[in-house]
Parts: sequence; C-alpha cells; structure tokens
Amino acid sequence: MPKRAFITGITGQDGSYLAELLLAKGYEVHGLVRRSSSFNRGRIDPIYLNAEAGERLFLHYGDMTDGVSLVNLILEIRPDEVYNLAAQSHVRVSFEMPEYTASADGIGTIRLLEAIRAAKLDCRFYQASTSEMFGATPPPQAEDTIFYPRSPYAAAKLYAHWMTVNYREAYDMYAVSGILFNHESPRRGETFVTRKITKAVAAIKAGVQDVLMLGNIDAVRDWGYAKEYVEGMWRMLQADEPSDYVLATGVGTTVREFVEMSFEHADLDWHDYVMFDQRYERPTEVDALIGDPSKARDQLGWKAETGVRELARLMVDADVAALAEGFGTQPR
Ligand code: NAP
Ligand code: F7E
Repeated sequence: MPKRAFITGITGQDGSYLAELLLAKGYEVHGLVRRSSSFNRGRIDPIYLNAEAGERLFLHYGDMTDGVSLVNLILEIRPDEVYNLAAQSHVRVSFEMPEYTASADGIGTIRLLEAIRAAKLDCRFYQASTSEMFGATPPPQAEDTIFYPRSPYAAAKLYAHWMTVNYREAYDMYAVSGILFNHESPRRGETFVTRKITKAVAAIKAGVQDVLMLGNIDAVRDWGYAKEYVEGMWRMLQADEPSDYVLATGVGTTVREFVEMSFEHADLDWHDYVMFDQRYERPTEVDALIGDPSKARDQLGWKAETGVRELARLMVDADVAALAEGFGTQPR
C-alpha cells in the first residue's frame, strides 16, 4: 500500500512542488482545492501529463473556512501524513482582510487538527509556520527566538503555530511546524516582491512594460528556493520524534539588492525603471528576517543549496522564457 498524503494548498507554489516530490516518492497524494470561477490549477495540471503519477493524484473540493468539508475529507481519505499549506499568504492583503486571514490561517488549522483528532487517526501533521512570526525581533532568528508578529497574517500564523504545539503536547499527536523563511521560484505568486520583480524584468526586456513600482526596498529577507524547502517539510515528518524546525539559507539580502541582481542578469540598469509607490508599503513593516537553519542541518541533514543570486537568475530566465513562449502570466 502506498503512503497516503493530504495536502491543503496544493494549487499554491509549495503545494505543487510538494505534490511532485511525494508522487516521485511513490505516495498517493490527495489535495484540497477550492472552487474558483476562473482557472487555478496552472501549477498542478502538468502532473497529469505523467500518466503514472497522475493516477495517484486526487483533488477534492473544500475550504479551510469550512470545517465540515475538512472533517468529511479526513474521514474519507484517512491520510498517513497531512501537510497544511493552505493560507491567505499575502502579508499586505492581511491588513485589508484580517478576519478572513484569521479564519483561513488560524482557525482553519484548528478545524483540520480537530478533524484528525475526531477521526482518531494516527497520522503525522505538518503546519506551514513562517518567519513572519518573528516580526520585529531582530535577526538571526532560530526556533527559540522570541516571536513578535507585525501583521494580521503573522498573528494568525502564530496562533496556528502554538495550537500545533498544543495538540502535540495535549493529545500526543505527531504534529510539527516548519518555520520557513521566504522561499521563491518561478511558481511564486506574482504579487510577492521577488516574482513581481523578475516578471517585470522580463516584460521590460521584451518592451511591453516601462516601469516597476515598489514599496520599501530596504527590507531584508532570507530568500531560498521553494523546491528545496518542500524536501525539508517531508523530512520533518520522517523524524523519529516530532519537533519544530527553521528552514532558511542564513543569508540576508535587501529588496534593493534583489532588484539589482535581477535587472543586471538581463543587462538592464534598474535605476532607469524602478519607482517608489507608497501603496506597496505596509502599516507595520518587518525590517529584517535572517534565519539560523542549524537545527534542520544537524538533525534532518537539510541544507539550502541555491543562493539568492542564482535564484534571481533562474526566476528571470523562467519569466523571459514564459513570455517568449506566449504563456504570459502562467506559472510554470
Ligand atoms: P501560496 O502560493 O499563496 O498558496 C496558498 C494556497 O492556499 C493555494 O493553494 C490557495 O488556493 C490555498 N488557499 C488559500 N485560502 C484557502 C482557503 N480558504 N481554503 C483552502 N485553500 C486555500 O502560498 P505558498 O507560498 O505556496 O506557501 C505555502 C504555505 O506556507 C502558506 O501557508 C504560507 O502562508 C506559508 N509560508 C510561505 C512562505 C513563502 O515564502 N512562500 C514562507 C513561510 C510560510 P488557491 O490556489 O485557490 O488560491
Ligand atoms: O515582501 C517589500 C515588502 O510580499 C517582501 C509570504 O510568502 O514570506 C512572504 O511574506 C518584502 C516586504 O513577502 C513591494 O514590504 C517592497 O518587506 O514578497 P513579500 P513577505 O511579506 O516577506 C513570508 C515568510 C510568508 O510567510 C508570507 O506568506 O518586500 N516590498 N515593495 C514589497 N512587497 C510586495 N509584495 N510588493 C511590493 O511592491
């Protein structure tokens, strides 16, 4: 019998890479998808092109804000591993939609944990926690660093994080949180800053965009490659004992530097194109996030391999190729 995994957020950046990884490992993969009036399967549809893997992939309608759908799906699928990646994941948007973000990202995690507990399933649970929970606490940030969330998104994720710890301690569940620092890829959502930049570079190079409007370019982030981070998630669920881990590169880079690297790769001078727009600033900013991934390295043997410059290059190359192929905004 193949192992059975249930992934919420399977249509997202990480969900799609994780589904590919688990299918390659021989898992049967079940994914939660929400009904949308327009196409939202661009990242996972290609999996069906591989007939063998496609046969082991199953998609189910549901929503993190709808507890009944989660209870029914857990009972029906009876997974060995659950990866809770679904979230309203945009920090800026969470200021516009704090209540929804709390429901989907915070309470949604409880809905799922309770569904597992009620089903008396002996399954392992992964929670997608985030470096945003450190917020205003200065770097370097590790598993024992104090949390100081600076957005409705971060506060909702912190609630889910502590509830995951609580279910582990109260009910003896194998429930862990991966505290992941920013990770990007050609499949990154187009309104996150790295992808916004690399997509703009491709469009400017092709002569179909004139300017790139950005907010605070002094912010420092620790950017890694998403494809490598999903391997770390899987390793967390294979450990003998449940524990929480930071995944990061350990290197901080400003948004300004990421802009420079991306434009440089296309032989463009960013000063000619980038303009400041206050609309992209946040009511409270997180100035600097730089992770200390020592625990994951020592205990899981996990290490980020792709550096930020290489990441910027591969994202620019992918956006240039996508534009040339006429795929426009389709993540590949
Ligand atoms: P993403 O690309 O924004 O994907 C989010 C996923 O959640 C999508 O599949 C989305 O579905 C789904 N979703 C959103 N609201 C939902 C709801 N109410 N019910 C069911 N599904 C819902 O995010 P990502 O970058 O892959 O990140 C994966 C997870 O890790 C998220 O929880 C994020 O908060 C967390 N995280 C990300 C990073 C990072 O740097 N990428 C770092 C730390 C933590 P649709 O396709 O229908 O929108
Ligand atoms: O912003 C600044 C912005 O939206 C990065 C999510 O995956 O990672 C992500 O959250 C920085 C911030 O990511 C623009 O102010 C400047 O300082 O790409 P971002 P994020 O907020 O770090 C964490 C770990 C998650 O968990 C989240 O789910 O860039 N910035 N100008 C801009 N940001 C955006 N989006 N757009 C701009 O125009």
